[in-house]
Amino acid sequence: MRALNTLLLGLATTCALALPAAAQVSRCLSATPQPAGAPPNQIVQDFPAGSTAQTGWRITYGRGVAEGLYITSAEFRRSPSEPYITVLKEARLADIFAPYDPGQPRFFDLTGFNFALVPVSTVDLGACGTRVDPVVVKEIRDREMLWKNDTAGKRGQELVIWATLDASNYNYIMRYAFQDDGTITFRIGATAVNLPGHELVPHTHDGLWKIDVDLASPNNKVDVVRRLQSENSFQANFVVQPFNGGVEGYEDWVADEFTEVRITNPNVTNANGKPISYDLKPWQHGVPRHFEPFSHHDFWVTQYDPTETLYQDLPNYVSNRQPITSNDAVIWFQTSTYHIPRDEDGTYVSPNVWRGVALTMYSGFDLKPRNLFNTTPYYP
Ligand SMILES: [Cu+2]
Repeated sequence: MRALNTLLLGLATTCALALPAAAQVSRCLSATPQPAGAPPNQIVQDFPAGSTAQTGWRITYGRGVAEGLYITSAEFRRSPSEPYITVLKEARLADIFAPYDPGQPRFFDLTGFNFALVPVSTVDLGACGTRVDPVVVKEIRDREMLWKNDTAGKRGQELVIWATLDASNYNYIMRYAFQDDGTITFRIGATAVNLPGHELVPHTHDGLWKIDVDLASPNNKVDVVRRLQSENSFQANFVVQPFNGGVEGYEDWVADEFTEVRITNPNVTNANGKPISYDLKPWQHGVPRHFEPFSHHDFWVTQYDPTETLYQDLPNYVSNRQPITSNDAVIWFQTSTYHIPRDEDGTYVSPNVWRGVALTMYSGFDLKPRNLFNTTPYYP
C-alpha cells in the first residue's frame, strides 16, 4: 500500500511539475502572421493577439550605426473593416546627451560617436520574445488592466520592439510600444557600466527625441494644453492654445500645469464630428537645464525639413518662425533621468577595478489618442 501511495504521489508530483511549465509557455501572446511579401522591416500586429481582430498596428522600423532603433512609419486601425490611419511618419532619438555634473565630460552618444546596436542574445528574448532582425527584439505583451469596473475588466496588450545601443561602457535600451488602444509609448533606458574613472560622478541621461506625427495627413496643427489652477480658488480650468502662437519655437513643461502637446488633424473627424488628435504626455522625473541652449526648453516644434536632423541646432531651426498651424510639423522633446551613483551600480573590488552594472533607468513619454475612437475601445 505504501509503495502504491508512493507511486501515486510520484505521478502527482510529476504532473504538478509539468503543469506550470506548460501554462507558462501558453502565456506568450500570439504574433499576427505577417502578410506574404511584406517588407522585412514591417510588423503587423492585430489585437487581441491570437483572437478575432479588433484593432491593429502596421509599423516599419529602421536601424543604423549612430542612429540606433527608430520608427519609419506607424499606422493604426480602429477596426478590421477600416483602412489604416497614419500616425507616425518618423520617430527617433535624434541624440542622447550625457553631461557630467562637474562640467566635463559631456557626451553626445549618437552624433558624437559611431555606436552600433548590440546583437540580440537569448537573455534578451526572455520567454516570449522573437528576434525580428539580428539586433531587434519583438514582444507581444500583456500590459495589465486596460480598464476595470468592479468585477468587470479587460487586460491590455501591446506590440513592443526594442534594441540596445552599445555606447562604449554604457548601454541604452531604445523601446517603442504600440498598444491595443492606439497609444504609443517611447522609452530610453540607461544601463551597463558607469564611466571608467568617473564611476561615482553624477550625470544625466537625456533622450533627445524627434517625433513627426502625420495624423491621417502631414497637415496637422500643434497646440499646447495647460491646466490653470490656483491655491486661492476651488476652481481650475484648462486652455488649448496654438503652440508658440502658431509658429516655430518652443514651450516648457510646467509641472503644475500638466503641460501636454496636442497634434490635431482639423480636417478628419470621428463619428461624433470631433477632429482626431494625439496628445504627447510627458512621463517626467524632472527636466534637464544645461549650459547648451537646446536644453533650455522642453518642447520645440519645427516645420518639417529633411535637412534638419541635429537636436543641438534647434535654436537655429526655429529662428525663421515658419508657421506650424497647417503644415507638416515636427516635435522635438527631451526626457531625462538624473543618475546619482549608488552602491547598487557596483563597487571597487580593488582601487582601480570596478565591478557591477547600473540597473536600467527609463525616461520617456506617451502618445495617446484623443477623439480617434467614437467611444471607449475594448468595452462591451
Ligand atoms: Cu548613468
